[in-house]
Amino acid sequence: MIGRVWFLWVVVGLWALAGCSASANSGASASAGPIQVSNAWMRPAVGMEEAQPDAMATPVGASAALMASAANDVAYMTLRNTGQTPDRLVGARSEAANAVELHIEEQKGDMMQMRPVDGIAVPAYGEVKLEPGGFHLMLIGLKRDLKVGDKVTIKIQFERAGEVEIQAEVRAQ
Ligand SMILES: [Cu+2]
Repeated sequence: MIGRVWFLWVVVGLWALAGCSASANSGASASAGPIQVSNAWMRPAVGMEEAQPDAMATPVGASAALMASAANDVAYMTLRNTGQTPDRLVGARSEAANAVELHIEEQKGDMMQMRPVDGIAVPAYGEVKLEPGGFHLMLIGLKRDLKVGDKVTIKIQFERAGEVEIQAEVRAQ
């Protein structure tokens, strides 16, 4: 019995070690309980101090590209649920922005429009991709410039799994 417990701790220890080194290397994956977050990224953007005052008042419904140039930015990522119970992303916050909202981008006629949503469902044994043309995190009121290669810490809140801290990488695409 004691041997079995000892073995379990070694396995858990190795797993934790592997998890730590993996997240330290990539900076792009994190987990809480059955929820795994990977491939978190954003586009470069200009912070509040350099943004035009009138551009900062850009209403919801503007294009993602315009929003990104107006002291706001958009974050994308993949949410995976390895558990048997559905979960929901219900909120987010970041040291880099005054507020973070959950948004969806939708085609309305020949225009792309975005609007806030209450939550983003992550099905049991499933995944949901936050990607251009769909769900995203909207970082509103950037506190600093975001340049290619920067890492932005975002804390995202799940209904069941709780909070996951992720590092979104600023990419040129
Ligand atoms: Cu948005």
